[in-house]
Amino acid sequence: MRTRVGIVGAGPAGLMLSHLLHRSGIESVIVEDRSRAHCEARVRAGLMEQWAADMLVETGVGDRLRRESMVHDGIYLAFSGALHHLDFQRLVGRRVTIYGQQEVVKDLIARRLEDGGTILFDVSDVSLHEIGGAAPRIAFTHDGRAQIIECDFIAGCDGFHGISRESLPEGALSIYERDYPFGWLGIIAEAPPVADELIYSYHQRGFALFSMRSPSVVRYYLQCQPDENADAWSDQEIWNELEARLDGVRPLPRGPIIEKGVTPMRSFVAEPMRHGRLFLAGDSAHIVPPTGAKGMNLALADVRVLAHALTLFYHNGDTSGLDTYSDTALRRVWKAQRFSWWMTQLLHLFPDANVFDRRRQIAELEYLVGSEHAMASLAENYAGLPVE
Ligand code: RFL
Ligand code: PHB
Repeated sequence: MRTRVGIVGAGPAGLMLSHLLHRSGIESVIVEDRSRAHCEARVRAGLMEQWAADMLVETGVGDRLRRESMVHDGIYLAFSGALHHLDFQRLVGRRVTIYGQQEVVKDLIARRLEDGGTILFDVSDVSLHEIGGAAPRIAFTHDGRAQIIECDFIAGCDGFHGISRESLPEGALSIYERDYPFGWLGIIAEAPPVADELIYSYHQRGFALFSMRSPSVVRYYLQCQPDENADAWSDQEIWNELEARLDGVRPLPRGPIIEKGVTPMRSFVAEPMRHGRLFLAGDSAHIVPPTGAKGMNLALADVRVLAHALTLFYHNGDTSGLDTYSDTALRRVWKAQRFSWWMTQLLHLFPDANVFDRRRQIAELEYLVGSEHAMASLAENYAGLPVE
């Protein structure tokens, strides 16, 4: 098989890249090691920066988003038993959109297939070859047969546990990382929302977050041990703990919990995001703790830059965008790393923290909700810094 851009991974990064390239008349093929049903059912992110939601609409994959998403003007911060509203619209003139990542994935898969694109699901044994040369290849097994895709470029969009990052030669990448001594226990439940917008709660029992997916489906998270066993928690224990930590809005409307799982928290950056003809994008190159809701947005920002660079190359023979891709993407990545780390350390209880640290956190929260400047700083980062 031959194509221009071989893409590994059908998550938000790989699918959006393939879609944007198609709109520029550039052919690509995606290989994905899971099934279509699995990709479409994977519950993850839920919050899109305004430019990201706009990009879906502007590139023709936003019809369902426009009908089904929920646009929020801001968020609530909860601490010391009270709720404080941060109005992003008023502070920085931007809003955020609630739309599940799996809905973005469904919309993009449907559109790629409608447009005649090729996505090979359920492949195995994916490996990358000759990434340093002019004719890189992706080898894999599909329907029991060994296959090769010959391409001009490879986009490694296969997430944190993919093979792309590991395909670079020893020593080519610098890794910057930090693990956090806690995780998030996340649930999806069929229950009415407890508030009209998200609530980030700082509490002496640990952080909690209220989010939503639709007017009748809610998403909550609880700070927990990094190796917490989600099945050890009964539904009632989860609701009780949420209610204790969201003490400014009790009682919480309860309902059946339809999904639960634990996510570890880490910050991770691999630099540079290019080696030869392999470009890394999204979680394959960087991970942020979910407190700032930045992961999917960063994945989409990376491929926006990459699609533009590839378009310049194919339309004008201009390699400047490809040459600056890594630096351009990393500028945004590091700002998102900084913000995600900051939100995380502000709102979570660290096991080694003492009473001084708690008082400092409360003081910072009080400063934040009392200062237009501090609220505007949070708002401009949360709602999304300008895209280059
Ligand atoms: P993905 O989504 O992991 O997609 C990678 C794809 O590659 C496939 N793959 C392979 N394919 C072929 N060969 C291989 N060897 C392969 N190995 C893997 C995988 O099956 C998969 O289909 O990466 P991508 O596209 O970079 O997208 C990144 C986002 O998924 C991620 O950053 C977000 O989900 C992070 N995140 C959030 N981001 C936000 O912007 N807003 C949020 O509100 C938000 N909340 C969250 C989150 C992530 C969470 N978890 C579970 C990690 C909340 C949670 C709980
Ligand atoms: C979500 O709705 O899943 C969500 C929202 C905000 C976050 C993280 C996750 O910061």
